[in-house]
Amino acid sequence: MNTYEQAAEIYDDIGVDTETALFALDKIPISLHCWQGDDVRGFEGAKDVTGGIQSTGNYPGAAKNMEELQAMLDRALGLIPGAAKVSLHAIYGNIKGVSRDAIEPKHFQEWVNWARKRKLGLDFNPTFFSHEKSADGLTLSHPDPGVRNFWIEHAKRCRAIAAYFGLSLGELSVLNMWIPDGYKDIPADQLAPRRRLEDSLDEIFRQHLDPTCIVDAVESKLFGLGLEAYTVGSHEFYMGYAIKNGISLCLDTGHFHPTENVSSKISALALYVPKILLHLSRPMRWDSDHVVLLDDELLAIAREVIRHGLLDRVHVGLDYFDGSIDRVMAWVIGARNTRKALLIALLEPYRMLQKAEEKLDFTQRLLILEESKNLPWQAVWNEYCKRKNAPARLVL
Ligand code: RNT
Ligand code: ZN
Repeated sequence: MNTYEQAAEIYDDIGVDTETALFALDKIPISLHCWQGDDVRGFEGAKDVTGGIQSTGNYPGAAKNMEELQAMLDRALGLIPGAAKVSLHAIYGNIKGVSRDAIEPKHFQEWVNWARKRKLGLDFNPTFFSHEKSADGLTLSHPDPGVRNFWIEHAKRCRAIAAYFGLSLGELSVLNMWIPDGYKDIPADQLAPRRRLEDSLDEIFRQHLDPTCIVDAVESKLFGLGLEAYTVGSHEFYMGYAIKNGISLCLDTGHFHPTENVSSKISALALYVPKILLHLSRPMRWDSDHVVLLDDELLAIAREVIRHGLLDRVHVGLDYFDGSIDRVMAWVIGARNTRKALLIALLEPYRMLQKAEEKLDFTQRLLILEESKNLPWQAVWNEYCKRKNAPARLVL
């Protein structure tokens, strides 16, 4: 077994400083999505989750209120070393009886107090689903201006809440907009809803908010359950909108065709959009939102972020919801895997790989890539967990 000192020497030989890697690793916040704790139900008393998303499974222990959800997050955070944030949806405030177009920062004050005590930042998401005004599958692109205006007002208020989070916690709040809008069956007019969505977004983003408090992101999707034929906010739509308007783009790893890789989109998009928000998820046959594994795609995503020095322009968030396993452990497993992937990427002998590639020595490139898999990153992980008072191993 490698001790940390032995591992550090091996890495030193290939030009990698483990202390530098650990320093960088510890600073990367991973944003835990609050909705894993209660199967995306929220505190409005909604019976069904709508909008084409679904959490399945009936493992006991879903949070029923804010206190339970915070207690669960506390348990998870105790097992996840390194910087963290929590991402809230608008339906998770103290909002009983408050209409979504009337929510204010005060309805989220308990979260701010909770986060401040733990030195956590908060991210935010308007909630456009599980509501009577989105029952026909359309919100910001709805043909009825009354419905559109309701959701525009909701989104504007959410931006104000996110800016308040940023201001009161001293850490940037990422405001991510995802809408369910789409059709179950083949549309006649694919253009009109997109025109309406564009107008709604222009109105929502019209107000300039302090960029040191809030960063706005938009999230595309391929399809939803019951919305299989057409998605208004497709990848092309939001990519275009984000580039044209200087808005950041959210890439959810479950929102593309199964053979597409989000990892290979990052370097291209980073040239054109201000920032990227990652919604790390694991699609299985569809956008199934399984817990993220330490698999090739997670590693590839981490490498893209680290290799290109994008840490200040990529926000790392989780987005999955599995109700068939312990919900706290769902956070813990996914977040630790993400942190491990980032560590492995930080320990990569990237300079060596680059040099081989510059010389067009593809044999050497392949060799380094494959030999890197034998490097003792686990010893560095163990050391990191020891320093952070977190368990290096959870079972076995
Ligand atoms: C849905 C999107 C979206 C949601 C959350 C609840 O497909 O991924 O991000 O998962 O906002
Ligand atoms: Zn998502």
